[in-house]
Amino acid sequence: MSSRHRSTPVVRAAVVAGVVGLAFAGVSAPAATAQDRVVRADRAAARACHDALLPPGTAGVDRREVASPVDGLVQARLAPGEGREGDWDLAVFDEGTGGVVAASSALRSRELAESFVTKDQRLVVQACRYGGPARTATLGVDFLALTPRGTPTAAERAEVVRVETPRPEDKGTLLGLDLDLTEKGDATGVEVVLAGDADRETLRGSGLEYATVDADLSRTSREDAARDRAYASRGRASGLPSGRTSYRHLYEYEHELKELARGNPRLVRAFTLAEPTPEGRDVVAVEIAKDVDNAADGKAVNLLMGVHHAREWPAGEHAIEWAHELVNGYHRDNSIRSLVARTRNVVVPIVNPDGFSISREAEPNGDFTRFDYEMKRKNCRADDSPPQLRTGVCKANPGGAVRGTDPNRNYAGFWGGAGAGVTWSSETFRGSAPFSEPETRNIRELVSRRAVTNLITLHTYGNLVLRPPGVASVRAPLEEPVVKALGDRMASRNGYDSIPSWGLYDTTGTTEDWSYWATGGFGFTFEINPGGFHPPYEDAVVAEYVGAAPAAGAGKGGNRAAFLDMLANAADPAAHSTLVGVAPEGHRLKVHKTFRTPTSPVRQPDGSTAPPIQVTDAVESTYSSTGGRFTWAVNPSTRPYVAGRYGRDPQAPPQAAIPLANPPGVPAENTTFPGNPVAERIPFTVRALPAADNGRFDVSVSWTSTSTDWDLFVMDAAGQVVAQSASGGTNSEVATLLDPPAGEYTAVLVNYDQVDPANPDDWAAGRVEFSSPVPPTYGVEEAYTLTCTDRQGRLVGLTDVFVDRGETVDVGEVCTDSARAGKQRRR
Ligand code: 0X9
Ligand code: ZN
Repeated sequence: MSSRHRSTPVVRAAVVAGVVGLAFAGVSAPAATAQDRVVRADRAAARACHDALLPPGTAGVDRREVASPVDGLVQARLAPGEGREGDWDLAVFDEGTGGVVAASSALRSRELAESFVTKDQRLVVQACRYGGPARTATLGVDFLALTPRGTPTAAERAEVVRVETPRPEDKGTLLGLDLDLTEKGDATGVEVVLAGDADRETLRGSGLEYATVDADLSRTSREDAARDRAYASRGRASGLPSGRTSYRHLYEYEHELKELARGNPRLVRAFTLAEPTPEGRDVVAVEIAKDVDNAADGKAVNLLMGVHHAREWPAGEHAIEWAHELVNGYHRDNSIRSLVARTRNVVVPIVNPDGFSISREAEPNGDFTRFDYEMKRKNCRADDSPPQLRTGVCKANPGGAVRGTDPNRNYAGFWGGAGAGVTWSSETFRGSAPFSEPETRNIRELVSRRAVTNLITLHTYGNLVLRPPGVASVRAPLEEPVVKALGDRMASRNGYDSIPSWGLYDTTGTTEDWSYWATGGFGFTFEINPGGFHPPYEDAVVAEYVGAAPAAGAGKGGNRAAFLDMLANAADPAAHSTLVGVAPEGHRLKVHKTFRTPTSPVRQPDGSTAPPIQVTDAVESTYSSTGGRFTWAVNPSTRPYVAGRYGRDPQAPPQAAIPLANPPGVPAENTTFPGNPVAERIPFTVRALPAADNGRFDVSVSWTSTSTDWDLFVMDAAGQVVAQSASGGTNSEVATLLDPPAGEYTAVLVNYDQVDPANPDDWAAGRVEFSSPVPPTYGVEEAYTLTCTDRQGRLVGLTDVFVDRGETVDVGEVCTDSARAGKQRRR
């Protein structure tokens, strides 16, 4: 059958304008006939289409042979054929070696297999009917010429530096530079990627101090890839639930999720999220629960997602391993079985498949230049770019890898504010509007229509468990203590730091700053591993997941245990809200709520701000009655956004200010504290209740010349630095500690630099000032509308329900005994 097609390849030509950095050429090829484009198989066979090039005539498979007319990209696409849609997959092989070149294995028949090919390379496009009723699908193959970039020039050398941001305003200065900030950092500095000389100029011009952490990211990237090859070639299973030893390709994720579902039909359901991506890919997820098909069974939903950011491969690996963990555990481990039986688990390993596929299939250049697709972060949105940069495909286009929207700045939560890019080329571009991207709308729809009580979104890197809010100016939620406790517990397993997201720097429009504030479901970001977006698999995936050296969670359980803690929290009624009552079999109960939440005042490219946008959300949860009493897990009816803000009522006045006396003399200059301990040390005492209630202290010192530099550190009785202020170019320092525990402290003054050492400019006016805690604020309470509809879809019950976290509300016989529904029925 295939030989018939040998001379009429289904090739369409792609013509892309030549641009700087990448040269494209037009390609001409014979037009394909309609018949060539229809692939057919009379029987389905559930197999991995990408595993092997099968002989012509194999059942369930059709094929086409083509020769690449270009050096560049092949793009093979499938679309549903006529009639009912089934599940077809696609793989492109090198005819000579039989090696897979590209593949796609999503759940339906919309596939995009894309990768690099060379001119005259002979390819076989293999279409596989995996399952379902469709005997045919429609195939298209495009080729796109491009010129390889070659190795980066010296000016393109990418490095990681640590930028010192000792003063609060330094973080603002750094954010304003719009550089590629990592999530690795602490109170006084952040690691930043410099993609080349232009970035180096920008940073130098800012006056911020910085030091190199990794001078050659290209080399690191090549070395990491080599280590990964060596690790995988040992041929031994890893300690992961799947035994996997190497980073998966997108098509492997897709195929594996389907196979999990096929092998466990009552426990696992694979499904496609609501909208395809900008490049037309389906986004694939699995749901794991006892009697999985009854999604309206009233159980709390625990959601784990990965790869909002294309280059953050470990995030997808941890997510899919968690799916395996739950399935294996359900069969073999009593405690996991019991947790799975009481919850519903949704896993979306790859939220941004367009970006991930590009990053995963790219050459490991790791040079972070505009055309380094391996280090692409964003999605594949092209139409926010200038018109001349909108051409080409996402893997090869004149705008390069910087084209696109940052999915983790596109959620509505505080959208448009600090820490998000305003223009198309920013690595943190927020998009044209809140939820302008299909990838974020997919998650919005999932979270809005299910009682997602618990959510973790996985990223790399920085060893962090982050909780809302992402912006310092948004005060902590009223229930900060419980959110913090949950974050801290998970961090005790993976060894990460548990902090509010703003603790590193401000961001707006991130996942949980929408999901938590709008729905009340707990939401955390994990930043996996201490260094690198996709460092060696053995460290960033295996060790971080199972909790083995060199991970910070070694011996503590690792992310596996952290995810189990989150699952246990989802199973715990004290951590969400519960409705109980009685409903006849076949009736459907629904709680829903529609509300508007303002974004941030919207920052404009010219530095001005426009008024906030009001974003309408509709959240709901459905319960399908099996008759009799029900127990239904939902989120609290009041949004954390309006419920209030955390604080503490003062129990006593704050302590009186303490002057810090300057000891005689001036210590020697010291630029390497604490390595060199030379400094002046002044002790002070923080009093306890009932004498004083301190919400914070501020230690301040000043001196005469801004060319002199004193640095200030505050240590507790154990010698830990609990606050510091070490800026340059000022004549004062202020170090702040919130909620300082009572005890002995020491202010440490380091003589960093004297304008005139012969005539020392000593510090003066040292003080410790105390302030009261800020009281909590309490907002309004919101209700759900609860409806009951009978088997015919008629409304038979209607009431309002207020329910708090940890509370169980009995709604009684809501379908048969609802006064409001009765009134409506009589009308
Ligand atoms: O910037 C992000 O979207 C996340 N970090 S990453 O390096 N993976 O891109 C973290 C967002 C939340 N963090 C802060 N508010 N700092
Ligand atoms: Zn990320």
